[in-house]
Amino acid sequence: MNTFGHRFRFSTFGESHGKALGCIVDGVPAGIKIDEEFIQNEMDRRKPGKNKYATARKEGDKVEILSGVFEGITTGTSISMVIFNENQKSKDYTNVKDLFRPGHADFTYFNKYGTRDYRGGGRSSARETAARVAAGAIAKLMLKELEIEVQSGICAIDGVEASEYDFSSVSDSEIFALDKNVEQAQKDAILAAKNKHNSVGGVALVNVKNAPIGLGEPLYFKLDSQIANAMMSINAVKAVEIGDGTLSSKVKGYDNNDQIRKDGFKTNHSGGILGGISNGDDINVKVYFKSTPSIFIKQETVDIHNDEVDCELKGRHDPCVAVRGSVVAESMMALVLADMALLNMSSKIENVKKVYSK
Ligand code: FMN
Repeated sequence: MNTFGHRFRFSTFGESHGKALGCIVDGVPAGIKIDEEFIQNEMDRRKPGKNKYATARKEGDKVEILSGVFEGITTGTSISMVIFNENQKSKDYTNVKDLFRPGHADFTYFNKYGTRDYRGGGRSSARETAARVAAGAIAKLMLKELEIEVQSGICAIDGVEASEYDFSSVSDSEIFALDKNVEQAQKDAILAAKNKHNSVGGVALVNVKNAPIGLGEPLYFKLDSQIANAMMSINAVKAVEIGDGTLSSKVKGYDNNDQIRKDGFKTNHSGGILGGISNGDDINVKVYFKSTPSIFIKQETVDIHNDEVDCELKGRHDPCVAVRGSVVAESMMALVLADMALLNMSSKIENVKKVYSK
């Protein structure tokens, strides 16, 4: 299934080594100004090949808008966007054609579908996330109209944790670090693993400012459930924490509750969500990425005949997928919020009357 969202929804298509990737975003209200430079800038934040902390695969990731926008304004029709692949090296994958790379989706795709595009993982490759960032940029342009801001950064790499979260320093950092004090140690951890032909994992923090009260549709489309769904759909994500997350299970109720005053909540352990509905406070979500599965150390695996073989990989890979993954997580958050903002409009009859009253 390749579609996400309810009222503001998008579908993606394309494979790592196919001709192109893209998305169709549906349910976007008419009248939103489409800033193409902003969309491209979002793509550039995620794109590979920028520095030694990312894969060397060089993609321009230029987005072409094919429909849904007229004279720079959304028309209310489906917006389709395409990104052509430019820098595939499919030969790097010939030696893994018939075997299952550990940590990858090869084993499960082959057993489920009976066939797979082995070139760079095909559809299971995170190359697809370029299309999500394009869709997410449209969502962000809608959220901008509502003055809702989504941002992200890296809070931990290989267990080296940030103690300060400074979103203003993220754009200057090659690894989108939130804490300048630990940035060098985080970079060193990535390069140390890379030099040993290994990889590291990391954690991204996604923060939402100025979210209105009321986003989220209990019971089964609770805001936290939608966010978890969105984040867990990103490649290599193994855990999602809303607010204090797992810590909430370790502290007493008094310390976990956010007490309320006239001017708002005194603390924000809940991550801005109560009962599956945004409470007007910042929404904070931590997204945990595993270590990149493609490593250049000999590993044990089986081939498609279930014969035991050695696996030796070639190709270009991110030594820490959390870094570029943080931009994808930010995009998925924007897509969830745009969807929930549109759904929330019909929560009260007063709202419906505002549209239909004569
Ligand atoms: N995995 C790799 O082996 N090499 C990569 O270069 C790579 N780049 C990624 C870039 C991003 C932005 C993200 C989010 C993930 C990347 N991954 C990479 C992770 C794999 O796509 C993913 O681990 C694999 O498809 C198996 O899926 P799973 O980890 O969700 O089970």
